[in-house]
Amino acid sequence: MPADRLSPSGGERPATGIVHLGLGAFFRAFGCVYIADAMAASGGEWGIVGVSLRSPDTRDALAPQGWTYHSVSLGPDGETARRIEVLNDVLVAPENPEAVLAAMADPGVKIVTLTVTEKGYCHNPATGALNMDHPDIRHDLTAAAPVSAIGYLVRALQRRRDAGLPPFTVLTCDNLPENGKLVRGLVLDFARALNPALAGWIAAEARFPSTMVDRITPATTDADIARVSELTGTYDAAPVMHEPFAQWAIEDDFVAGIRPDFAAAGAEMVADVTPHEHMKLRMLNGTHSSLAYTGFLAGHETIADTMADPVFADYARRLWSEIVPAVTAPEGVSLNDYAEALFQRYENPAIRHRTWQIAMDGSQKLPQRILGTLEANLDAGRDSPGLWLAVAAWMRYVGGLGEAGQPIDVRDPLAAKLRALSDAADTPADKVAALLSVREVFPEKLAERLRLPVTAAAERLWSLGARAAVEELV
Ligand code: CS2
Repeated sequence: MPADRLSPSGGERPATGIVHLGLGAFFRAFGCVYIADAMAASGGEWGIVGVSLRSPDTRDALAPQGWTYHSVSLGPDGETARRIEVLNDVLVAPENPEAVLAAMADPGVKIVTLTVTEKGYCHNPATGALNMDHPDIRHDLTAAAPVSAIGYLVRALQRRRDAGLPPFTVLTCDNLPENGKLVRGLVLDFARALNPALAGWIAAEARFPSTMVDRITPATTDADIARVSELTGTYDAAPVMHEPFAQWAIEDDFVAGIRPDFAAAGAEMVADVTPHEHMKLRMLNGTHSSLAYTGFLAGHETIADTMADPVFADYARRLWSEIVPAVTAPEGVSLNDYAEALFQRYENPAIRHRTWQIAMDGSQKLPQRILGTLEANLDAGRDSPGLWLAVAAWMRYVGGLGEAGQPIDVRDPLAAKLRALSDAADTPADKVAALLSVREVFPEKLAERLRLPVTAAAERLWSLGARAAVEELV
């Protein structure tokens, strides 16, 4: 391992124009790269202050290297590393909530971007409403120092209003349907409970553009860190590893129209992102989750490993044949070409995206990734055996025991509840009935319509095992 620690190249950094909440690998591999490209093309003061809402790890890794890191693109035939120098600071929210609020209320800050994952919005995934009983929301409504992303947004907007400043634009980059509209609703729900006049000001003045974000970015491993050090000749404690592909569609609706020149960096500025979001959530994330649960149960470690198993490669195609009829193509896009490109992206052996990582937080992901498609297909009288099997595989997965009886480390905000429901039921049919009663995931009507087909899929899954159940289907 090289002795030299990565250090900043020494040029002047742009002043801070953006605060980012939830500084994980994805945003560093995606948003930071686009914003660096936008400034390289068109200038602007769009330096970023990153905020970790929980762990100090990213800050601790990046501080000794002056917030510089490598973004490493992994193609099927080689890798390229690029230095990214757009972060000006990284704050760890639980250590100093005041510093985070001060950063967000700074007059130079025009945009707050977010990647806090689905569960970070503290909403009910089935309805999209703020969960007022969420412990973080209850805390944030009474304490001045927030813990939730929604609490930070509203308290910071409140400071700006009190200081006579314009609000910032809230630019969410999470995989949620109509994510801008969703976060706007959550912010307003919270603000109304805090101070109705504040809510009125936010509703009138703030902007919440929706976005569709796409770049496969697995968690960085120790092996990655060692490889990047070898590749670049310097020790980087926090590189990010990603596929070459990236796509960002952004609704062009910013406070006073002020934003980086995203288009110069290759983003699509559009009037309505909904068709892009639907396509991506249903065709990419829907199949990702389906392959993750079935592939994990069949013993496959990564998506690429799963796709290398011909039975699962056929399953992926079968899934797209069920999903495409439920998606309206964005203008100029061929859904079949999109599926073909996804197939190749999933096959990329250089990307080691663990099925276990994608399987996380399924209760927060299923509605927009799979259930919307299932509902549309039911309405149209179309069968969806591949997706029914995926729902059954999620149910088996959250039961917490693999096919050989080995424990599964299920990470999900509802993990304990899901496990208890599964444990209390004996047969696969009873487990399906119990899990379909979870209203945070399945609205009542849809649950009724799914009972028979998902039960049939579960019975095959439990008796045959995931691989044979998939094989039978394809
Ligand atoms: C994945 C996504 O972890 C997951 O749930 O489905 O992170 C996926 O890799 C990205 O959305 C791709 O843009």
